[in-house]
Amino acid sequence: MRSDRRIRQEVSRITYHVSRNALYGLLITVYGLLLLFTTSSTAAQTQSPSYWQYRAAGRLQHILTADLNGDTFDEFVAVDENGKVDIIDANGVLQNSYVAAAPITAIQTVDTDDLRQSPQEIVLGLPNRIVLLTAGGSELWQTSLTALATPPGLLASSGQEAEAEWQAQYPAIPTAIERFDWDSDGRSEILVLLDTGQLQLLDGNGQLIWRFVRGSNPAITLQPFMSVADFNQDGQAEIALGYFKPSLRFSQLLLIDSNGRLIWEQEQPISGRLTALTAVNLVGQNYIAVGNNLGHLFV
Ligand SMILES: [Ca+2]
Ligand SMILES: [Ca+2]
Ligand SMILES: [Ca+2]
Repeated sequence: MRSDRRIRQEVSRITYHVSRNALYGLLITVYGLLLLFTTSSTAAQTQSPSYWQYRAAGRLQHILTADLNGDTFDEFVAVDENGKVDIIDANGVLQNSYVAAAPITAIQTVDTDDLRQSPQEIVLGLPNRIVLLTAGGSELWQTSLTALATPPGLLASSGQEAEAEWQAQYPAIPTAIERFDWDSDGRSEILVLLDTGQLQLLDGNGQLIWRFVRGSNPAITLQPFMSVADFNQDGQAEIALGYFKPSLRFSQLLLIDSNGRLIWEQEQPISGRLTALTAVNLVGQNYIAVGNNLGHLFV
């Protein structure tokens, strides 16, 4: 209604000017038509209803879209700041909720097992914990995540309580999760990146396959980034890992093979703080592209 009134006011203003001075009026008409066009298109935008709206219980931290159940329509996975996971269908209808009761720091969809009913599962990364949900939001398993392997002697000599106390000194905070088919059987294993730059590969049941800890101090957070692609064209995916070294004020780039072994390290460190890392395909070959806080892009 308000924009209609504005349009009418514009029209009367234009008419007034046209009657006063033909040339001046013509210019105003062009201006007025532009304004009319803008106001009516704005009105059309505000009047057209959004397809659907969904009201989450808290501030949203992650939103993921994927066809979880294989019906060719994407579902939405919305995670709020309190660790509540809502699975919403393509019509905006809540299908199920899962309450993690802790902040979720990373999320990914994976197909860990083709024998399960749903084509995709949902992996949640939380401090010291990884949870796997079905496409419907039911918990399949959860496993604890540790920043360090417990020293062999500690558990034997001091028991589980001492082990837990020792582990509590070094929280394991996942910052990213990627699908990684380690054994090329078509089912994804779960690659977890911790904020210290450590990588861990878990199988579809949450068992640790390997961890990569080189250059990562369990007490220092690095804001690391990772990207998975076949960088050396041997048919098997590698992991590009990059992180900023606060003590040296430069960023480091590493390439790790599917067994968690270092295969390459960039000799010339990247100046500044790494802010982005991705795989780019140029003429059929994958390269690592990284950006830093100085606004430079390296390939
Ligand atoms: Ca679907
Ligand atoms: Ca696999
Ligand atoms: Ca490869």
